[in-house]
Amino acid sequence: MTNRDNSLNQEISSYEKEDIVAAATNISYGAPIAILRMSGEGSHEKLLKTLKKDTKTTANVLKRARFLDLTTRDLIDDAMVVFFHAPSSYTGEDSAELHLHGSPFVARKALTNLQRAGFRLAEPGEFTKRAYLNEKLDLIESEGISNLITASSEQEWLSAKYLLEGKLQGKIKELHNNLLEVMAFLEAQIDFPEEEDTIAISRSILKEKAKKVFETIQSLITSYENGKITSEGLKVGLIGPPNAGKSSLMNALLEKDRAIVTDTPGTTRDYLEERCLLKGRLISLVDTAGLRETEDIIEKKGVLKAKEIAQNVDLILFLFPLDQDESTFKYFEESIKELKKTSHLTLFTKSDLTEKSFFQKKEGLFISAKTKENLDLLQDKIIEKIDYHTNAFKNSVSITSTRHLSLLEEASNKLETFLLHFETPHYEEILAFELREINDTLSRIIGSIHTEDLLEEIFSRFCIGK
Ligand SMILES: Nc1nc2c(ncn2[C@@H]2O[C@H](COP(=O)(O)OP(=O)(O)OP(=O)(O)O)[C@@H](O)[C@H]2O)c(=O)[nH]1
Ligand SMILES: [Mg+2]
Repeated sequence: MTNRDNSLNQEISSYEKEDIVAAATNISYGAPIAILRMSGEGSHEKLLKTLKKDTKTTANVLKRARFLDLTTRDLIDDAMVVFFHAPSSYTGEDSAELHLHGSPFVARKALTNLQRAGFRLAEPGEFTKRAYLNEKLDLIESEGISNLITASSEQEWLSAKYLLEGKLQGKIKELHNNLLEVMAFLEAQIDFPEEEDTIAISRSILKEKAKKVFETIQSLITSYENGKITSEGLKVGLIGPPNAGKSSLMNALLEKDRAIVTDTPGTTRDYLEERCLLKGRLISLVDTAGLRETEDIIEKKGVLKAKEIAQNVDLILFLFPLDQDESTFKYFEESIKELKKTSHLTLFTKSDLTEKSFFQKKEGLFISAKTKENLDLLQDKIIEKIDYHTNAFKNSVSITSTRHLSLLEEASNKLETFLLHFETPHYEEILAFELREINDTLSRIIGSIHTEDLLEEIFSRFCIGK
């Protein structure tokens, strides 16, 4: 829970207080039930107008309810209803759910009936936005819920759950409080200047405190790699000369013929990205155009793109085919020099062919997309890397989102300036001002300070009904 002050409540517009309704389940034929969700101060009263008199409104208990046409009082559905009372509800407002028999026709009819009773249709993410505005969730938890809804793999679920667990919020609040302490001291200095000696001692303690905060922010920033790999999967780039067997390897790992394979060098000209599960772990494979000097304009662009991709992946697989000679290998080695800074594995492909003797001395894994030799071992090596990042993610407080990353980078830059200014005498007011700015930046991560644009960006990613 955030410690947002009451001023936030005054920002809630009348539109944000209207009574809203939306389908909370996918309305389709074949779904046994359809759930409509309602929220708002007047939601109970409006819903009750559509139910047979004497329907019970006991909190949190699913009750049978005859759902009637508002004007004709004809039965629309023999439904179930549950009422939630503010503040003990998802949104923090009075809210309710209506469980109908699943036909899309009935659900649409019911929605129209509820609109006539005074509800308006909810916007995407509006229920969760209200939960945030009513301080039932902070922004990080809201983002966690958004990720949880779209999770399609163990890793995505893990990182969403992690945001909901609140470890990151706890860490940010701790940093925030440490800076508050430093700020309180500086402000006291401004108001009650004390003896020089005591000041000197306390100042060095305070500088240490601010430095620790800086270091923690740095470690959160570096944790982004673990967080990103855990939540989005490991991005693996296949790089090699033309005809190295990159597309063949891509297809073998995907277990389907996704990329075109031919014996003409320069077959793949654009890049091709595909997500898949490798022994249950999410990865994203990127096949690229073979690296070589070429006059062909399209291929040339492909080669440039390949190099650009190689700089943005988490792991590069360098592929070199055993049926080519030493000079081609040397040219290739030269062209990938820069790329070797990224984590990589060297693969000698087409191991089913007779190899040129000079390769025997080279380090790398010998594989064949044709006979599948060592493909299992290659998969294990990739998985080892994923698990390394996932374990690091699980074992320490990490970040997963670019929003959190850019705010932490902003805070870190400001804190660096603050630490530089720290020794300057009579600078207390500026220092206190700088600290306040840093704390505001940290608050924006949790959402204790927000802008409408930010909320719009976060909550519009949700589906309607959440
Ligand atoms: N013998 C053998 N041939 C292979 C193997 N892998 C690929 N090939 C052949 O090598 C040729 C090139 O394969 P591709 O997968 O298209 O190679 P690429 O690296 O994607 O080539 P470009 O897209 O042109 O850069 C094709 O004729 C494949 O059948 C292998 O493990 N063994
Ligand atoms: Mg190819």
